[in-house]
Amino acid sequence: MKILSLLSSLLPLAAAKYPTKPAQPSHNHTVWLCGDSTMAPGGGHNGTEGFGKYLQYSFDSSLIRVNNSAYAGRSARTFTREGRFQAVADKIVPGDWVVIEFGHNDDDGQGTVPANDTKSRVDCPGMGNETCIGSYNNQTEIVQTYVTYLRNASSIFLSLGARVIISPPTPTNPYLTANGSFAWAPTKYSYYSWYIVSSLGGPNAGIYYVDHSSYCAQALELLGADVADAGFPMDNTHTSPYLADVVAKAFVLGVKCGTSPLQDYVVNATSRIQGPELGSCLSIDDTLPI
Ligand SMILES: *[C@@H]1O[C@H](CO)[C@@H](O)[C@H](O)[C@H]1NC(C)=O
Ligand SMILES: *[C@@H]1O[C@H](CO)[C@@H](O)[C@H](O)[C@H]1NC(C)=O
Ligand SMILES: *[C@@H]1O[C@H](CO)[C@@H](O)[C@H](O)[C@H]1NC(C)=O
Ligand SMILES: *[C@@H]1O[C@H](CO)[C@@H](O)[C@H](O)[C@H]1NC(C)=O
Ligand SMILES: *[C@@H]1O[C@H](CO)[C@@H](O)[C@H](O)[C@H]1NC(C)=O
Ligand SMILES: *[C@@H]1O[C@H](CO)[C@@H](O)[C@H](O)[C@H]1NC(C)=O
Ligand SMILES: *[C@@H]1O[C@H](CO)[C@@H](O)[C@H](O)[C@H]1NC(C)=O
Ligand SMILES: *[C@@H]1O[C@H](CO)[C@@H](O)[C@H](O)[C@H]1NC(C)=O
Ligand SMILES: CC(=O)N[C@H]1CO[C@H](CO)[C@@H](O)[C@@H]1O
Repeated sequence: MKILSLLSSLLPLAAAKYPTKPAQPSHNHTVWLCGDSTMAPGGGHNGTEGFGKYLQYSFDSSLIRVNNSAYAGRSARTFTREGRFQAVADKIVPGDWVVIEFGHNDDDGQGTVPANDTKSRVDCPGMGNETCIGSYNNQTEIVQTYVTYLRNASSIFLSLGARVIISPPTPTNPYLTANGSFAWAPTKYSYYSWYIVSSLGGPNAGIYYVDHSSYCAQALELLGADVADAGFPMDNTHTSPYLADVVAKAFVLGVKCGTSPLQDYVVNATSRIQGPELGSCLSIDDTLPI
């Protein structure tokens, strides 16, 4: 009984901070996008495109604006160092959303650590408060982990009354195997993203995990090798406009299949999004805060 009354006295507070549905919205909300070239306007250039451009078409444009603040070449570390999270924080209005998706530039797959990194962008390995010595502009830089950078940015956005989605990165072309068949597995960033969301309190705290990696992989498997190969025209990472739109829709399916109230602003019914191109809702371990 005591616990119940404590809960009921807490719930209205939570509801006041994060209204689940804007019955009579008095102003527009913005979905701010923070990420790298796979999300950014103009993608990785040379005719590629980032998926952020296409997200707007799935939202009710009378209620939601999408601001694509993603920037090519960025990692969690450089997005922080260059003040790009801060620039978004400066514009946040309570009720806004921030989608954060990094991973392509956070390590180079060769084990390069900050001390060896000539691009000054890889994170310190680990998922806690580890730090590394790196350099930038010939100055020593104390480098944090991916988890520290994104947890720090998310905490700031949450404290400003925004809600946050952390999503792991888009897959690289999964057909570049010796035999050309589909092969894909989640990267460590899927786990890190989930862990950031979980450690900040998950949905009760206004932060959600959308497994964009798996939803993209599902779509790429369904589309087949020819469509996927054509969709990565420049390298194995950057998408054509067509594939970027698919990648955006895969994100929206992940939102619709999850629990975040961002789904209330999506114009498409889940049944219309699911199908031969994108697949269906994925079952996610229900101990994960989705
Ligand atoms: C992009 O296009 C420019 C100009 O055509 C070219 O120099 C550059 O190598 C291309 N980059 C990639 C990664 O293909
Ligand atoms: C996003 O917002 C920033 C800050 O208001 C603005 O400078 C930028 O042009 C916007 N970008 C897009 C793509 O809307
Ligand atoms: C936390 O975020 C703020 C704003 O982006 C930034 O100024 C600060 O350096 C960040 N700290 C860490 C440890 O990432
Ligand atoms: C990074 O640099 C250190 C020190 O020079 C070296 O011991 C290490 O092998 C290097 N690691 C890689 C992956 O190049
Ligand atoms: C780093 O994390 C460990 C384990 O959670 C904790 O014991 C330690 O106090 C932390 N160190 C700092 C400097 O925050
Ligand atoms: C860093 O130092 C080296 C050697 O002194 C110099 O050649 C280079 O121009 C410096 N780079 C920057 C960004 O200052
Ligand atoms: C193709 O190669 C991948 C690894 O590159 C392997 O996992 C898969 O079993 C192979 N498939 C066939 C049909 O040989
Ligand atoms: C939702 O519908 C709009 C308008 O038809 C379309 O542009 C968008 O791609 C759709 N989104 C998804 C996820 O199917
Ligand atoms: C509720 C509200 O203010 N909606 C506005 C959001 O922005 C669009 C486009 O500028 C307007 O048409 C809506 O009236």
